Amino acid sequence: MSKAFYITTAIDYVNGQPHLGHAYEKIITDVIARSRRSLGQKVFFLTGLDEHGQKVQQAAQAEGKTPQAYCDGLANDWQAFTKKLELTNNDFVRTTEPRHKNFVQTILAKLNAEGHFYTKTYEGWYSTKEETFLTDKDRRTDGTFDPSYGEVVKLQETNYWFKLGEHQQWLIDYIEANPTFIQPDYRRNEVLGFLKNNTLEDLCISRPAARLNWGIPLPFDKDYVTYVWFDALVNYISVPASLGDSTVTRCNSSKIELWPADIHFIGKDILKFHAVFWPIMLKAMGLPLPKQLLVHGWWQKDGAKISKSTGNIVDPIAVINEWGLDAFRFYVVRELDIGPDGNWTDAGFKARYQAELANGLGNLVNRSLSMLKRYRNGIVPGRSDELAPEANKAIAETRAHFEANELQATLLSIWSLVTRANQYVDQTAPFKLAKDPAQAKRLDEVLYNLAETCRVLAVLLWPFIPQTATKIYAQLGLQGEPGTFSAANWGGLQVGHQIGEPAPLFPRKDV
Ligand code: ME8
Repeated sequence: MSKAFYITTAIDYVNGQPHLGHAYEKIITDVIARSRRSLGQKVFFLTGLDEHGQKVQQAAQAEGKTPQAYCDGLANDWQAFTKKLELTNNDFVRTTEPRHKNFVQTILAKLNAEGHFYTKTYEGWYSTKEETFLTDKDRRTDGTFDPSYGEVVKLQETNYWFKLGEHQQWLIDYIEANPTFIQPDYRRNEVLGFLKNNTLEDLCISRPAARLNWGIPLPFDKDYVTYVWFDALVNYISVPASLGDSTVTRCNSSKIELWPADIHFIGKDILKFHAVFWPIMLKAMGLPLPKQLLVHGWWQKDGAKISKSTGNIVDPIAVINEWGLDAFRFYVVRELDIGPDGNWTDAGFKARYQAELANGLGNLVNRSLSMLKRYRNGIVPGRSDELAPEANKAIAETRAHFEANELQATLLSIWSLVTRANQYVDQTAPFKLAKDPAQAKRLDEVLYNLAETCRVLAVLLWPFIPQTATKIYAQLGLQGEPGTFSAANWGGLQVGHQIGEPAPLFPRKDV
């Protein structure tokens, strides 16, 4: 058995409906998963929901529901959302599932028995909204706490603590010795800067059940539940454990090989939890670390924070219903590279739809196949390799970018082929060639180059816009999905092959 390429997303809090940020993270992960599958790798893609904690308990109370009933209702919506985005996730974890809860408890019991925890009474400031203790270091220069912490109260509490601090130097050494562990580099530098300039405090891993009962009980003290991050992060290994991955279960035989993850794809706000807490938790458990934390930026809308309360939101479902799934998938990947922050504007979305999808790709495929239909009854003429160098360049670049998870750069490479092929139509003017019987051979060559370019494009684009890629294949009269990268090789269309019916891929809209 070989190890799968294991990629995960953050698991989302179930306190509302999915927004653009959630959709972006899941789509990028899906494109990476599909690109690797296309290259022939075995892939396991995990996403899911983070269901415990104070916020969920309070939201459920406000709706007069039990926390479980509240989560079950929302989980249906979130699972439907993965379908709406056509994610190819292999599993969907909910932290309220027994398979997850039992595994968290097994780990807690083991770490406790091995002396990684201790109790301590702590008096300090506590943010209910963020479920976290704050120190004076968290105050702003005017002495107040940032409003994002919500109400901050003084709290005295005895809790269990995890000995995080003693691993500080080990973690610095690890990150320095493994330059690709945290990517992009500026996020790595941020973590190293934090670790080198601060003394790492131990981590509080419990909350008294008297105050918060919506959590996983500590197996060694029923008066406490597990702090959300010690619960949520464990999803990345509880699922492999439930599927029988012996690296995690430590059994002799393995039913699947997943751990260590190849990529945890996460947003910048949860970097510290993944880059500091998680590696140290894994070290304490004696497990290997994930190979990479790949960190994305945050979307704004019209230059302001996305916020339900101010109504500044992008509803992915509404956009998909109006413009189609692939227009949405394409835009988020094309517009925002993995790393920096991005800004959604409706005008920017429409402009890319019109220029790159309707006038670029859509126009190329439609006119190429329509001319083949009109001038040659849809029958592919003999092979001609005029556009092969440009196609081969796009194929080679796409492969290299896929292997480096450079998705925006892939689209740029692919679009240089789209642009070149559209220019080729304008330069060779097949509609003029068709009028001159002496140019029949030249017309054959042009039509072959165009049809074959469309076929190659379908294969290269499949991870990004699978519906469109599959439609291009169908219009070319080819069976199945263009999900295998090796099929992109130039020359796949055979002479005499009958194509299907051309139809517009991206209807032009009056905007
Ligand atoms: O943090 N733009 O859940 P979450 C881009 N349960 N990404 C965004 C975003 C935005 N405007 N807003 C949120 C949690 N995200 C925890 C994770 S993992 C073990 C536990 C991203 O629902 C955010 O950065 O608040 C995170 O990666 C993901 O959405 C889930 O955020």
